Amino acid sequence: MISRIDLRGDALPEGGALRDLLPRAEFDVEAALEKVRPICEDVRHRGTAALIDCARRFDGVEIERVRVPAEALRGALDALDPAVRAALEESIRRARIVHREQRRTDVTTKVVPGGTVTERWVPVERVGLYVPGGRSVYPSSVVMNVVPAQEAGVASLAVTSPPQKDFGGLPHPTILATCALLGVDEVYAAGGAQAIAMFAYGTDECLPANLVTGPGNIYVAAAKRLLKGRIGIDSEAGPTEIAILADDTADPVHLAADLISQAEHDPMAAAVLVTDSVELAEKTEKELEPQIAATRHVDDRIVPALSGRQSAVVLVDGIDEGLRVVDAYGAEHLEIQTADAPAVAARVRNAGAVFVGPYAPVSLGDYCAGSNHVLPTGGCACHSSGLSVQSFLRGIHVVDYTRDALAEVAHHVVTLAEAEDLPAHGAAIKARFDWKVPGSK
Ligand code: HSO
Ligand code: ZN
Repeated sequence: MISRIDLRGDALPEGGALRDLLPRAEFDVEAALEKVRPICEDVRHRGTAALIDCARRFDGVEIERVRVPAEALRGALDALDPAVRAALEESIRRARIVHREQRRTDVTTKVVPGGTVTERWVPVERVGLYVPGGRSVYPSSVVMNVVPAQEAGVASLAVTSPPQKDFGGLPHPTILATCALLGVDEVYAAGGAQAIAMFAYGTDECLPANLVTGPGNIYVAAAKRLLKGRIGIDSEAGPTEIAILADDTADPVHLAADLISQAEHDPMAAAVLVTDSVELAEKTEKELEPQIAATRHVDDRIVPALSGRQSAVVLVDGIDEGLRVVDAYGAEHLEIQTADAPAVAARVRNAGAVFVGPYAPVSLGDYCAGSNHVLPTGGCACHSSGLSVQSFLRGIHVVDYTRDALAEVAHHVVTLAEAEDLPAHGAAIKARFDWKVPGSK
């Protein structure tokens, strides 16, 4: 079912060439841009009326307003299964303790006597959080978006999720209940590209946001790309990925379970096992079948995900080579299932999140580790991070110099300004001292 790539024997190629040997799903956001452009323009010009039309067209449901009434949020929380509520509360508690510690303190650097630069961290004023509602409904993603925003001190926070036919045009009740649990009272029933446009342009019901975060399908990613600049975005999340670096000390039952766990998300999800043990590879491959037979979402997601060209078992000569492979791949989630896993994990350079040893499966991180599950996909882990408090803050440099401190460096500024043929820059310095400013009286 899962293909094999054998990289043993010859020396591994460098960088990009190594990446080209590894499997990866196609996620062609560019192709979706032309589809979402008219939708975004429509929302820009017609606001709520356009969103109502989109609900009819894309979600197959008639709605009269997009804003979810407060009673619906309260009602959903009252009706929430107590076991699910307890699990969500624990997930929120753990996420809060981790994200609270991520808050940065302002740093003031004394450059010279009388000259300081302070980096002041200021939360983004208004944030729109997108929660998908198509194939699967993930209240855990509400937690992972809302908690860091709240811990960053974001003052105005709105959530949007697609209207559901089965729930009278409201977002899924578990999503609403989770919003209520987190104290979010501004929720909208809008999905897809139109929801991103709602946050970018604003409507009569919804004020525009400065930043939009949260995973979504390819149309959501395309709308984020289109509207980036007008709004800030976190990342264009693609299909989920798990890579596992394992040696012969790993348990194939765990490995198969973990590969299947992320394949369960999407037919395009990627599951990659990198190992130096042919025996472990064989045992894991054998273990997949009975485990798949015992679960759900088999034909529509798990089998296409594992047998797709984005998934593979990659054989390498040793753990050093394995590390090079997983670094070149830059997985959203990377498990290290080797002897001395902490030491191996410490050498990883590119991954959205690293899960160390046999008792830190990705599922733990998806829900209750305290870490965030909104992570870079598609190899973006080599330049980007997952969602954190930092995603919702901006660092502002505050420059404070006295007359003496400016005088000390004035001649350098004037020299650089002249070297760049920008004499007015120099004049702004000269004007503050007994220094002839060209043209002044
Ligand atoms: N593994 C997904 C997140 C998720 N898992 C939500 C379960 N629910 C992407 O990191
Ligand atoms: Zn997951």
